[in-house]
Amino acid sequence: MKGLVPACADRLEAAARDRAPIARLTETHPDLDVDTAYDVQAEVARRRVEAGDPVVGAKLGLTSRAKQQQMNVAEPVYGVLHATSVHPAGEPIAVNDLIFPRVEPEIVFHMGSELVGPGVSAAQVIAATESVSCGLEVLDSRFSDYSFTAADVIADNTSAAKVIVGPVMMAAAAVDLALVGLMLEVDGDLVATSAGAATMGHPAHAVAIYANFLARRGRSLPAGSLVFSGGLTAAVALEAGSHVTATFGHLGSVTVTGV
Ligand code: OOG
Ligand code: MG
Repeated sequence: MKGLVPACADRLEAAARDRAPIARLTETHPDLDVDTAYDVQAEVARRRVEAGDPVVGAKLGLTSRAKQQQMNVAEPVYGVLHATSVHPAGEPIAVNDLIFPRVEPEIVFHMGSELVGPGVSAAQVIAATESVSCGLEVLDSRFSDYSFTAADVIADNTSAAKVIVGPVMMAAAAVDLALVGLMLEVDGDLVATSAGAATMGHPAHAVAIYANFLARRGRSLPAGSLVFSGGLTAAVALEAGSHVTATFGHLGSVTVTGV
């Protein structure tokens, strides 16, 4: 019989490939804890890298109260971004390529130098950042009804699917990221407002906590990484024919269109 980690990795890979949601892993494997879930995530990522899709960055999840309340999971979770996750701005997303596409606005860090924990501070994150921009994450869950525990969503690479990087790059120290406001609109209707402070008080603080988490797993955040620092509002469904736009103070705006 296969071990727990490869067996869970197989199920997640099949769900994404067939666009067919599966039951939560913790239903069949109640022994799947958060640590083992990160091993499942790493195994799926390892297979994807082996197939020619390198890791180019990371994503923080459930770093804001709006997201934690929406998903009913009260702890931050971390995933990886692959080269093919980065979707060209302006190109529509085919909703049928995904299971449950949802969109959320985020502040994005483009790392200039490596961050090595433990003990990384928000100020060190700012110093290691080449530039910041806005972005949209397009999530997709491989679990039925888009519902999961922390261990499930961690194993599922924190629902990662696509990311879109906004057009304006700024020096991280040139703007107070906690005070960067934003509006989220769907087809011109304002559906949510937020500010950078929604992610753990300051997006750089959230990234610092992530770097320190990596240190506990014996890893660092490499120079050149693209880091999505976490959804600042609840995510909204992406539907064919609709446009989701996030407009940020200082960081410009970014739109995704479903087809
Ligand atoms: C989990 C991933 C959450 C964020 O930015 O909070 C996330 C989910 O909502 O599916 O990416
Ligand atoms: Mg996100």
